[in-house]
Amino acid sequence: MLYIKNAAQVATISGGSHAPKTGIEMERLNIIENGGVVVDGERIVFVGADQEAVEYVSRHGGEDVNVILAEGKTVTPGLIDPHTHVVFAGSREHELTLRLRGATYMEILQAGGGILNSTNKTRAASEAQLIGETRKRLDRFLAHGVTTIEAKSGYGLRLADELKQLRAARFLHDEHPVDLVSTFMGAHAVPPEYKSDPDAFVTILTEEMIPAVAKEGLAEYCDVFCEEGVFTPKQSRTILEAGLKWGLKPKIHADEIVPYGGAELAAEIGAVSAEHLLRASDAGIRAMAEKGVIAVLLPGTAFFLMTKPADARKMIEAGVPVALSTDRNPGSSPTESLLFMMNLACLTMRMTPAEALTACTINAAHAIGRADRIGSIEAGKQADLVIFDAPNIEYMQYHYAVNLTETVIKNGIPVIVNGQRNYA
Ligand code: IZC
Ligand code: ZN
Repeated sequence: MLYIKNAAQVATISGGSHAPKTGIEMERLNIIENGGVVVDGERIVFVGADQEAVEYVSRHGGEDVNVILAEGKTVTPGLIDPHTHVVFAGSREHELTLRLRGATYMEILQAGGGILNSTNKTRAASEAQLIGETRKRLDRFLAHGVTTIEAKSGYGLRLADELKQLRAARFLHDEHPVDLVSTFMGAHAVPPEYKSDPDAFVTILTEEMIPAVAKEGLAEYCDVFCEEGVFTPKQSRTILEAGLKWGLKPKIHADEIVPYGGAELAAEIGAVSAEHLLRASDAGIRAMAEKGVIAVLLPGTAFFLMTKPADARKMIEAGVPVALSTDRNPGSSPTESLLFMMNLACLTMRMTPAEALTACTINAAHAIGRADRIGSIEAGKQADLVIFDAPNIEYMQYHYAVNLTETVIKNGIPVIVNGQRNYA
């Protein structure tokens, strides 16, 4: 038995397992002051006032109780990142310099760099090499309190290399404490060999790649980069509908760079989530609210691309459930700090600290179909927990851009202890 004793705050984020939190509900964290959390095996068995936790432990605990003192600290659910491109080879730091000199993200892609640069490196890498590079990124996620992430393919852009990425993700899900939920995103860019006939590539995606990925059970979701100069809304719909036919639930990279009808398309086809949404239209936002499409916002990407972030306030006020993510990728967001994304959500999008935490826990869990198991601290849920060196949840956003993660419990096991790695 493991007992987290007398935390200044336990932010349970309870009450949202059935549906993502919207509007004012995103502010309701159901915080317990002077709280205790008790874990038995892989599950949370008690959460409440510390005085009651003491009694629970004395009645059920027996001899073998690992007590972790949390006085003056804040306990949250393990953080969840619902949008990453974490499996890739190499890095693209030279693009930062190009962009600082005035090149845009899209110009770099159109000149054969960007996603295509990472595609060349990922195609050239072995599965073992990909696993090795990605493992280091997962270590960093965990050190920042992130216990589950979504992981997209999309740097293979041909069957064998897309499968290689997805198999690497599956291997790491089994091996590493961080859990990975896979998304097939072969529609991340049009590869050079189909530059003159993008529709032929769409056919390869729908008739060859999606069936192969589904048959091997390598992904739960299908995603498309629906953007001017990448995939049109019509092509995106074709790809996502093919995914649906094969049991892959739709997600969509929508309206990141120009308004392009991505939010509207997400609502029309019943996507689980639409991501980015920097330039989403008012009609698109309304349609998402009506259909309950989750907005996955990526304030680190706007920050790193030096552009205006999504209008989170408008979305929350319209009733769209909002989640947050790092977008971890080698081009537009090379960071594993979901905590810093929360800082940016507050400081650049005016989300409140409570909304930001909801967005990285229960709403993020809904965006990857795991809200029945993770995303809140409630008896019966998986024991994924973080102790932050912060006296309350507001302090987590105020003492910004540093890693306040102190202890991380994954599946009931302390994997980061006092900021130090505690796993093989
Ligand atoms: O590698 O640039 N936006 N996809 C869509 C990305 C960014 C990842 C990349
Ligand atoms: Zn992305």
